Amino acid sequence: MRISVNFILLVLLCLSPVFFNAQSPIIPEPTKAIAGKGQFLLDKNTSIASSDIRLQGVASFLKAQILTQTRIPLHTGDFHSKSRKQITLELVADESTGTEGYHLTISPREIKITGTTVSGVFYGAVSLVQLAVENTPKNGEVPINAWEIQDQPFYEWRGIMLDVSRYFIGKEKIKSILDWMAFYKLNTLHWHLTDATGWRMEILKYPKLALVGGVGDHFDPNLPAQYYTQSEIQEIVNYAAKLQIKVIPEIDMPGHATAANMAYPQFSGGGSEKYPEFTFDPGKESTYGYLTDILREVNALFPSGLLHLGGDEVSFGNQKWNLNKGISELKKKEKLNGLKDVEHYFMERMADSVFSMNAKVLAWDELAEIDLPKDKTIIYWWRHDKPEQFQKALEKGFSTVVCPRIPYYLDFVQDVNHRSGRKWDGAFSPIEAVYGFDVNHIVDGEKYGNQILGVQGNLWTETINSEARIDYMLFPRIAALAESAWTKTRNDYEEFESRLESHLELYDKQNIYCYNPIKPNLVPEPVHLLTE
Ligand code: TNX
Repeated sequence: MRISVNFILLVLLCLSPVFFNAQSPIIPEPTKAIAGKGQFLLDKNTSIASSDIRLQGVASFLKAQILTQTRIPLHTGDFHSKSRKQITLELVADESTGTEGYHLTISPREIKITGTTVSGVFYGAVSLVQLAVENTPKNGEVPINAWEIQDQPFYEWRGIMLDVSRYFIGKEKIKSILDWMAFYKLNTLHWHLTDATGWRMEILKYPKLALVGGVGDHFDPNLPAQYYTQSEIQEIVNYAAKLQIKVIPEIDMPGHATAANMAYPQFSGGGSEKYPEFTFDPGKESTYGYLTDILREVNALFPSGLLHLGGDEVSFGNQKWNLNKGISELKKKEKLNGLKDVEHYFMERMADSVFSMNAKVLAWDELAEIDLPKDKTIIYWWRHDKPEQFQKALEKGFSTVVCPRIPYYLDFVQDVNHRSGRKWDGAFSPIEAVYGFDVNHIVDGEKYGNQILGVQGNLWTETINSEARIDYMLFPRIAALAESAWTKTRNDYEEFESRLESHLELYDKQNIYCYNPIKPNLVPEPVHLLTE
């Protein structure tokens, strides 16, 4: 009896034209994917038609991606003709997919992508590109398996931070990283543009910031100035926007300011032996005007309306504040007790400058201590050894980005045998840890639901001295990061790894110098000689 029921079910399944549940190869894993029957054969006669002029950018993106990845040139079609072998893009009112969600239907006859927003349709197109690169083109045709996919992200904030101060990352490499971010549906680039080592953005009112502050990097203090001109900044911001990625600039203050202080020493608050000229001077009124003018230019070039002010590790180099006459007077006038109060006073004033530009303030978790307006401030929890800072930020009502060093600092090694890159008391960040990270192990995720905006991987560059090392630290953890941001439940690393295999081949094809967690000795670690 049992055998015959199973047998009948099997026969029905084989004959059935309907879809059945299966694992799609897409990373990050979609919310729901049902495999269909047959294949859509993509070839040069396939056209892309969109319902709306706002989708033209997505259509161009899709055409360019299909051409570069499969060498098949598509053309634009007529949305209303409903011709065979057409890919249609459509904006629809569909509450089930949320603002960034989409529906993707692939049948042998047609491919259809719908979403309520341009970014939703864009992510549908990205899924299609991933499915198209799975199969090898043959005789000018790429077979794409039939699927019915309904998908939307768990987190609205899916980010990567790049530190271009310690190691300058040229604009072509930034664009390539943006391309990969889009491939994984990451939507936020946090650009750490200034730090002790180098100031990397042209400021018109204070040209020496880039010309003097841009000299050298963590490995070579004598390198000629490296920085982005304002037109390059705009070029990258626009490039990112086409990929549905917003860019957030960080101008770190009042610490990590050595490079700026090399250019304009009159605003330096001094430093320590290990961190010379590390701070801006909070005891000098003109410092506030100087930094506000800088932020005005920054804000004018970044349409996100989000300015990251850093605010981290001030105690590394604020000892000279104790000897500073201006600060003593400030303390008296404002009734400030210790250096922490002075630091908070400084950050509050700079936050006010940002608010006056109608922008929001973003800052590291040190700022969870301050009472800034909840609706205009975003806190980044980074100190994995201080989970209480995360809890505090949430309890105070701040929106929070989750990027604890372990596992989200991408300058931490991913293999116990790696020699360059960081460890924390022997702990590091293997790809499994990035994939499996769950905020619920730290706080009650349900309780703080909307306040937890999402997650971000931070690539600090004190241990990066080549593009090969950027790749090696970023890939393939970027794929796991993306899945940890997009997909709510992740409990099968092995299954993720099986999807990762074809992505590893893709990295190889595109000359990405990638660590391979499946065959850890396949690609040697690009080591450098300096330790931190
Ligand atoms: C901490 S995260 C820093 C950076 C370093 C990084 C190295 C943060 C706010 N500050 O300045 O580059 O550790 O992992």
